[in-house]
Amino acid sequence: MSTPNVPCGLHLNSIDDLTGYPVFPEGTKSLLSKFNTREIWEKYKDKRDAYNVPYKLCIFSGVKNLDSGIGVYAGSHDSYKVFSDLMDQIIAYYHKHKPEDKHVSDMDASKLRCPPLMSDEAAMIVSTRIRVGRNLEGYPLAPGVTKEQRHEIMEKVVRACSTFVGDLKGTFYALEGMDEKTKNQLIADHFLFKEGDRFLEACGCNRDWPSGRGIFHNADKTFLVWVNEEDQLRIISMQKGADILAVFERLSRAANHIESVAKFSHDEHLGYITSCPTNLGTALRASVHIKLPKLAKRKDEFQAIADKYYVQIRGIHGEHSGSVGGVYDISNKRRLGRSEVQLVQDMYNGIKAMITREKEL
Ligand code: ADP
Ligand code: DAR
Repeated sequence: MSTPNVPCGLHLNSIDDLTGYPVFPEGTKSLLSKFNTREIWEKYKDKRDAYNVPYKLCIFSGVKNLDSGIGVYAGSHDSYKVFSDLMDQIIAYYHKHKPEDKHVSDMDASKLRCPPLMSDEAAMIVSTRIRVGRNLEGYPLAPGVTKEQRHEIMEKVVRACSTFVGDLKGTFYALEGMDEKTKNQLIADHFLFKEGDRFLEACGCNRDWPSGRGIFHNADKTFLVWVNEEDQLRIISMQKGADILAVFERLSRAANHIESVAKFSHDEHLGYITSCPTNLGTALRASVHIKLPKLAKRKDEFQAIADKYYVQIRGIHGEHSGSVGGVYDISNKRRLGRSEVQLVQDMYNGIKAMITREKEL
């Protein structure tokens, strides 16, 4: 006997309120609303993954936040398998990656074809940042991890970071008990990540905040690792200016070092495993903050170049922010089905095309 309908929206407080099939208002755009059919709901509504994370928790962010793009966060690597009727459709639609497709990772910066920009072009780029998300094998993802597991993960990452040498050597700062001076300095450096947004809150990613969270950064403040934010590791290389190769080379060296001492959750179909399906594969976002005042005034043309080169236009203060002073965050759009090298190449090719057009204008 199928369950009754439950209207979705902010009035729902926990998965206990999901007593029936979630129905979305007309016009809802999330992939959850598109693919969570009544048949899939009936199949999974009382199911849990290998780490005991319920299907209802994996979909609750999109059930509560009607403006979600995806609306789903995996509770563990196993969620992608046991809830595959939903996950496979989201992954195929978003990444154009079919269940039989393979993912090949490649972090070899020497394969990047990015001749240095001319000085006038490089002057248009304020800063460059490349990040990857990674999660440790043998643990659930953010929606399912326990307070004790977060501390185990943090200890493993801190131990790995303590073995960095040369330009990667640095210091770890746990968020819990952080003194105001350190906190204000990290905020001033734009290093301190905040408690997760309402999308992450809804699927339990902010539980026990700030316990088990922390930030490592090197002495030059060009390399940092966020511990237990949306993913268990966000490995980030960034610096002022346009030296994309240097930023990628540092990231690759650091990620390879951490992986040599702490195994990452990975498989040959989905690549590196992440809590949000949009980051699967490489979980790499390579971005520049770049001044494009003339091109930005021609919105359709700006977007057309972005689409042609598979890059995304964002604001400069995070995922849902706007541009400030004609500076835009331009980054690779793809994550899965192409290697890390290929995606940094996407970003480089995209900004070269935008710079050329800006100079013509
Ligand atoms: P991500 O998922 O990559 O962390 P966000 O857009 O939320 O994406 O960015 C996180 C933070 O990193 C924001 O504070 C943003 O301003 C900063 N950031 C992103 N790209 C750059 C860049 N190229 N230069 C400087 N800061 C950046
Ligand atoms: N708000 C979620 C996240 C989409 C991608 N961004 C991430 N993972 N930070 C949504 O479904 O819209």
